[in-house]
Amino acid sequence: MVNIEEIRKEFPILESRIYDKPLVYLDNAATTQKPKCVIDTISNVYTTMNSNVHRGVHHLSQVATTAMENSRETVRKFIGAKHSHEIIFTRGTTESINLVASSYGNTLLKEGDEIIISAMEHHSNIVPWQLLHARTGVKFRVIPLTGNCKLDIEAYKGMFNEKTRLVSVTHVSNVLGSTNPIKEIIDIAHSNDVPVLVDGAQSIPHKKIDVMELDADFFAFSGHKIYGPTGVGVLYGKELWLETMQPYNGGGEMIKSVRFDKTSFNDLPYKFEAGTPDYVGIIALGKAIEWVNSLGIENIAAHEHELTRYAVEQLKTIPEMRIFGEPDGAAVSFLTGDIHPADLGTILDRLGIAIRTGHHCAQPLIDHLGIPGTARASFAVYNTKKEIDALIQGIKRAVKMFTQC
Ligand code: 7TS
Repeated sequence: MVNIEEIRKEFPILESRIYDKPLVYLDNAATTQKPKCVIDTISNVYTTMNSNVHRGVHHLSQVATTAMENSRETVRKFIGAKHSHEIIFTRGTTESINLVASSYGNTLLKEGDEIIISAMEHHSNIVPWQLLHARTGVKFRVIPLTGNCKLDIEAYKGMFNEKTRLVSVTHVSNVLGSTNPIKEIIDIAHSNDVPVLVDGAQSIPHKKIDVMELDADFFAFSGHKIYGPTGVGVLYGKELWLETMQPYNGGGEMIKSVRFDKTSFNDLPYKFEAGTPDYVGIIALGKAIEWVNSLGIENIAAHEHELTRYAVEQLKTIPEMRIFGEPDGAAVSFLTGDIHPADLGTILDRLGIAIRTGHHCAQPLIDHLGIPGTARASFAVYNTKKEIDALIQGIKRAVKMFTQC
C-alpha cells in the first residue's frame, strides 16, 4: 500500500494555491508533477558532475557517462528488456515513433507497403505515418472502433495481407483512459509475421510493462509522464530490428568513423543517439524510475484504479453526464449536458482544479465521437478522493451556473 499523504509531501508544486484555492492537479495524462528527488537530481548533476558524456577521458565526463549509462540499465530492468543497448534515449514518445517511422520506414518499406494504426491514436502515432506516406508511398490502414469505443479486433484480424509491414497502436488511450488488449494485438500481428510498435505513453506510468513478455518489437514512452523531466523519452527496440535499421539523425556519437566518401555507424544504442544527449534529463529519468520502484508500480496502479473507479461513480451522479468509453486506467473523459468542455475547464480552473479539455491531440477519435472535445480528468499516485470530490463539486457548480443563464 502507498501512503498518499507522505507521497504528496515529496511534490513541492502540490503546495501551490491557484486563485487562492489549493491546487487540484488532474492533468497527469498531459504531464506528471515531479518529486523532490528528481528535481534535486537535475540540480545535483549540474552542481557536481556536469560534463559532456562519452567523449571525455577526464573524471567529470566519466562520472556523467557512468550515471547516464546506469539510467539506461534502470530503464532496461524497468521494462524487462533483454539488452541495455535496446534502450534508445529520445526526446519523448513523439520522437521515438518518428524514429521508427523514419528509420524502419526508410530502410525496410517501399511504395505500396502497408502499416496498421488505430482510430484512437494520438497525433504522434498518425502524422509520422502520413509523412512517411508522402515520402515513400507507404500506406496506412486504420483499425475501426466498436460501439463502446473498443478496438474492433475482428476487423483488425482481417486487415493483414502480404503488404502489411508494421502495426503501430497505443496501449492505453489518452482520451478514453481504456486499455487495449495489446498482447492479443501483438500475437495476431506476429502470426502474420508483422512486427508491432506499442505507444506506451499512457501505460508506462500506470502498468507493469514487460516488453519481452509482451513480445513487443518496439515500445515508446516519455519520461515526463512518469514523474521524470521533460525532453527525455525512450524507444525500446528488439536488437534485430535496431541492427537492421539505418539511423535517421546524423551527427556526433552515432558514428565510428567519418570520411567525406564514407561514414560507418556506431554500435547500438549510440547509432540512434546523434548529438549531445540530454544526459541531465536521462539521469533524472533514472531517478524517477527508482522512485516509482520504491513505491511499486503495482501499488501505484491499484491506487489509481480506485481513484478512477470512484471518479466514474461520482461523475455518474451528475445529471446529463456522458462518460466516453470504458475507462480502466487513470483517466476519464466526459461531457456534461450542453456545457462546452472549454467553458467547464475555465470554471474549474477558477476553483484551482486543473483538468484538460479539447481534442487531446486525438482529433480523429473526437470526430468519430461527433463531439467538439471532452473534459478529461487524469490521475497520478499523489491524487486523493478528496480531490475528486472537489472536481465533482466544481462540475456541479458549473452546471448550476449554466442552468441559471
Ligand atoms: N502518445 C500518447 C498516447 C500520448 O498520450 C501522448 C501525449 C503522446 C503520444 C505524445 O507524447 P509526447 O511526450 O511525445 O508529447 N499525450 C498528451 C495528452 O494526452 N495531453 O497532453 C499530451
